[in-house]
Amino acid sequence: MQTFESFSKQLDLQTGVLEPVECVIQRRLSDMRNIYIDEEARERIEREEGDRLIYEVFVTKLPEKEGHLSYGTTIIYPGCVGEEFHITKGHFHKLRNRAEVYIGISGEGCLIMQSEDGSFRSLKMKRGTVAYVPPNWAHRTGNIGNEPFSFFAIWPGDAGHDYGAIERSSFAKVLVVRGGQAVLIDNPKYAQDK
Ligand code: S6P
Ligand code: ZN
Repeated sequence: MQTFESFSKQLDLQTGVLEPVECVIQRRLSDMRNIYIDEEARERIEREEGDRLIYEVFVTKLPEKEGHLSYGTTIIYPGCVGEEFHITKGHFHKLRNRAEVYIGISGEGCLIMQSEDGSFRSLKMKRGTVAYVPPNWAHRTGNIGNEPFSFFAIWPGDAGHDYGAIERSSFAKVLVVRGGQAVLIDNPKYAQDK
């Protein structure tokens, strides 16, 4: 039997930075075209303020194979695009029946989930929240506070990521600020049948 070497990394429990840093995926405004409901606001901010950093994912490189686990942290910086909070793109796992666990590290966030039949769920997250994303649910997280929101995620190595289905249909609800509060409203861009 082939063995795999054990290892450890250091997770900064204040910031979510995972060291040693191997690979950081950065998502900026320019990577988020047509992801937010207000595409005009996104374009305006990019033009007037520059290419704002929305979130970063610190990825640990592990074999994308059955039996392994993958893990990493996500840091979402505070802010809005129009009235919508900074949020990740969101994805299904390529193998739809692969679950995931999220552990809140810092800041305030909201995890939203959607199944292929259009059911929708949301869970608020803060430091210490352990949220379970069951098999077959697309997921994305938004920062609903004033500080960076970071969380640790762990998922099966062979899960894979499918962004296409969500790019086509989007999520049924979006996280916006209304009267200083985070609320979920119906997404005008949601298209279940596409
Ligand atoms: C991976 C896990 C997270 C996300 C990250 C960014 O299965 O759910 O690490 O990759 O939060 O979100 P997204 O949708 O841009 O990959
Ligand atoms: Zn995932």
